[in-house]
Amino acid sequence: MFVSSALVLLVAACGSGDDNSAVTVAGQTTSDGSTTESSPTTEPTTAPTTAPPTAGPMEYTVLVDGRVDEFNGAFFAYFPDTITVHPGDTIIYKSVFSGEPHSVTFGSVVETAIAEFEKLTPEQLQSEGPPPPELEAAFAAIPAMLPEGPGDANQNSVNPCFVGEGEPVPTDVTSQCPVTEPSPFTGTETFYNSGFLPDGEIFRLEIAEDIAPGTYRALCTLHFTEMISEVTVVPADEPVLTPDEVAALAQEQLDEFADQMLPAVEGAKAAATPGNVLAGLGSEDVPQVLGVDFIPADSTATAGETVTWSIIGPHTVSFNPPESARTVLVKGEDDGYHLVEEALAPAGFEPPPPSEGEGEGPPPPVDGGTWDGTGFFSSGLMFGGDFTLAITTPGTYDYICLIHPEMQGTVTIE
Ligand SMILES: [Cu+2]
Repeated sequence: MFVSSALVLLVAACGSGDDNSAVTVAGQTTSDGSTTESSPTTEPTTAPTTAPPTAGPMEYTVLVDGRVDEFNGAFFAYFPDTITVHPGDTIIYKSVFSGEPHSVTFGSVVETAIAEFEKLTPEQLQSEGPPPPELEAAFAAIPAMLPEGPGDANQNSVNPCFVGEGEPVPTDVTSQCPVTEPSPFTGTETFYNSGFLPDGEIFRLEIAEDIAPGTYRALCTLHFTEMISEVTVVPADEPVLTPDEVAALAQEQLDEFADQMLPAVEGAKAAATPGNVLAGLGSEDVPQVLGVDFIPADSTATAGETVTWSIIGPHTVSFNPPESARTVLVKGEDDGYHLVEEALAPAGFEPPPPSEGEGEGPPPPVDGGTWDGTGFFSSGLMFGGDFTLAITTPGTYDYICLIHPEMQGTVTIE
């Protein structure tokens, strides 16, 4: 989720411990050992299911996040999550922007951190205590996309950054890396980072001809171990899936997440009451998905009556936002991405001062007070807790979440 890196690490540690659902591409078996159904393709069923070894360099597409018809969601995953390729192939990582910024980030610092994460015992994954120092140090070596507190996006992570073997990762968060254009991926780089990928943007991962066969992993520098892409490189004479088969597998994985999430969405809609709006939705069945709808989308209240939004995930409740506030990251004249403070800060009311012991326990409620329905009014970025507001003038008011552009609702004051 869209939270500070330390928090993401903890969320990830809680959420990923029982993830046995990964599908092994190469073996075509699921983690419980059963054989998967063959992926639907446009090929006749009698055709070989793998590309002939002589097919030459192939281009595959991996989706970064996803979109489904049934509900608005943010998917903290790459689709498919694993892919097997040959040296010389290209993987096109394509951003399907849900509002949650993502990157595709390989490199030895990433491999080290994931290896430390995998050493965690089930007890440590459940624990709410601080992570082991080795794990903390390993993740601290990966520049995070966003700062842990206030401030701009980290320029060495939110923008493309490529650091060769044996070279240190630049630690200056205020300037872009010296190398922002990639060379073919050899698997030996220290840091190989796409930077933030806005909607529709692609990141071309050209696999070098001389890469060593093996498995390479990328993560997102905002969501860390919540979001891992696994690329296995095999020698040119070994069979791999065709691009169509990879695309079918991606769709299958996305559909599976959607199916797992749908009961929670439908349950929330059935339980919805007009004065209590659910802003975002999670499901224990599928921690990789965050529902990004206001439920119910349309609320009614009388003038001066308090409406409550229960925030789940990183959201804002924002009325009449100026165009400039409708994005969280914007490209500056320096060609780097920068955080848009206007989208994240409360507007139209005096927010409560940070309470003592903040960060412990559930987030405190935020009361927006009363609003007469004119001008920009926003809760500011909230990660949980309730936001309350009483609108005093009759009318119908549109509002949105400035993090998730598809998340929209109305309040009608009678
Ligand atoms: Cu991400």
